Amino acid sequence: MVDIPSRYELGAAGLTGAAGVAGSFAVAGYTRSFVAAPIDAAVVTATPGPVVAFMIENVGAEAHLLHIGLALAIAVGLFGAAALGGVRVAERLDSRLAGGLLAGLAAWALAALLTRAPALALGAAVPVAVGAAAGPRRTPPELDASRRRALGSVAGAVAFLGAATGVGVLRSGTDPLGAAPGADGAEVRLQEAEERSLSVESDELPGLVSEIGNFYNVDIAEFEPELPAEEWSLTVTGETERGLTVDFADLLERPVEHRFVTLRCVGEDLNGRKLDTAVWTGTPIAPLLDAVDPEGECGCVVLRGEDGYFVEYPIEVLRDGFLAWGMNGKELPAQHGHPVRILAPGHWGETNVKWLTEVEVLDREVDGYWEQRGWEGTGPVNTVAKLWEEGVTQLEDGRVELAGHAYAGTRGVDAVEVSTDGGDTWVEATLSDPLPDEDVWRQWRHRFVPEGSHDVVVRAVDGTGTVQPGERSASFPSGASGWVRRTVGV
Ligand SMILES: Nc1nc2c(c(=O)[nH]1)N[C@H]1C(S)=C(S)[C@@H](COP(=O)(O)O)O[C@H]1N2
Ligand SMILES: [Mo]
Repeated sequence: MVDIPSRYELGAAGLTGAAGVAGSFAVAGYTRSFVAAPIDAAVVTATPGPVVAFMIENVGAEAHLLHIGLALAIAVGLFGAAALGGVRVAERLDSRLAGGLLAGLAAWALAALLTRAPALALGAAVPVAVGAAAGPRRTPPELDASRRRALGSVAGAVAFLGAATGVGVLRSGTDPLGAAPGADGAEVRLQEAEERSLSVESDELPGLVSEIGNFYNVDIAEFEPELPAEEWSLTVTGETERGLTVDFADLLERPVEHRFVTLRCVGEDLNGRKLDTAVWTGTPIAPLLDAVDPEGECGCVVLRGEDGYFVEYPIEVLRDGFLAWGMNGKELPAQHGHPVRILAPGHWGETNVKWLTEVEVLDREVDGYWEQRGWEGTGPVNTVAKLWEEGVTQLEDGRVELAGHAYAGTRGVDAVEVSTDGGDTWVEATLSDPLPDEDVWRQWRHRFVPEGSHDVVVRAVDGTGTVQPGERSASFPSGASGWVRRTVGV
């Protein structure tokens, strides 16, 4: 006979499940050893491409809260089921101890299988065992001789949930970043950027270099790989005369450079903020490619990251690429690909694989992770001039200052034109001095005397003299286009 659990049992099982998840969080923090992490990865993988594209366009960055919420709910459900099973056994054997042990064992096995971290899985197992041993029987508490005990265990469980979550949050704080190996020269370049940057009224805008903490972040995984430099290696495989593997120490023996490179995500809105610049410390990848003698018939490669991400593009694009292990003088942060990522000049952000572990030379083209989901984001970036929200400032002398950044990949930015009359007339904005590298943005600034309300439009002219096209398109599938417009004044 199948017993339908009572509301009390279900409530207790849910609470115990939540305690198991919280216990896991307390010992693992927000890392891949937290039970929600592998479940979240499975949820993301199982989400169909059109749904992902819809979420990116319509929900934006908050979309990740939905899948992590779903992952947490699934984890609570799984541990709750383990607890309920334990309670049933306890009843049948009339032994709370046996029920608790069994539930704990089931929770431990589940957590260990999911996270492959058997020791940390105890963090989930112990609260589930305790919850199952202490949980209510089928009788409603009114009729239960120990109603006070039931209330006591609910209070205990809630207190545990709070405390465990607090410990997990503390554990999730990131350690300060160390200096990148060989990063001495990066300081000089940061200073260069400082000197060439444009002075603007608002101090909420990035200068020519974005701060690491503000640099945009796009990850397919909610939980980033934890890949120590000593364990990292990059292998070149596939259609080559000979294979090649380099480790981090090999990389450091190569010529070190500090390059300014701007990244822009194909998925960002026209005036979005997934556009940033850093000084990256690293070494060119060309000598590694030359050493293997690539042969494949498509002239293309697929690059893979430790998180399961992959992207395919021409080997000629990769040849100009840069293996980076430092960012603004610091070691590459976890969220930007620690220990090593590739930077492919002038191409959309998605070509810049983080946690890079493999380059495979192909015979035939394949779709990358995003291309399988309908995006076409492996080519050169579109030209864009941004007019940031914080870039509109009322000056004391009555004028209004407009400021932003413009980017055109390796074509470079020659001019930014501003119209304050909806596009009828245009004037050239003041630009920051160009940075010495080939794939960088520029800042622009324009001050004018407002008369009532202005329909402000901005557009960039790239290094080939081509004006940014005015025709509007959404970011999906191949990047937003059009001119940024904003109403300024009253
Ligand atoms: N391994 C890996 N590389 C990746 C991604 C990823 O999810 N995994 N995201 C890509 C995308 S879509 C962009 S826009 C850039 C963002 O780099 P950032 O997070 O350092 O800003 O990284 C690219 N490289
Ligand atoms: Mo992206």
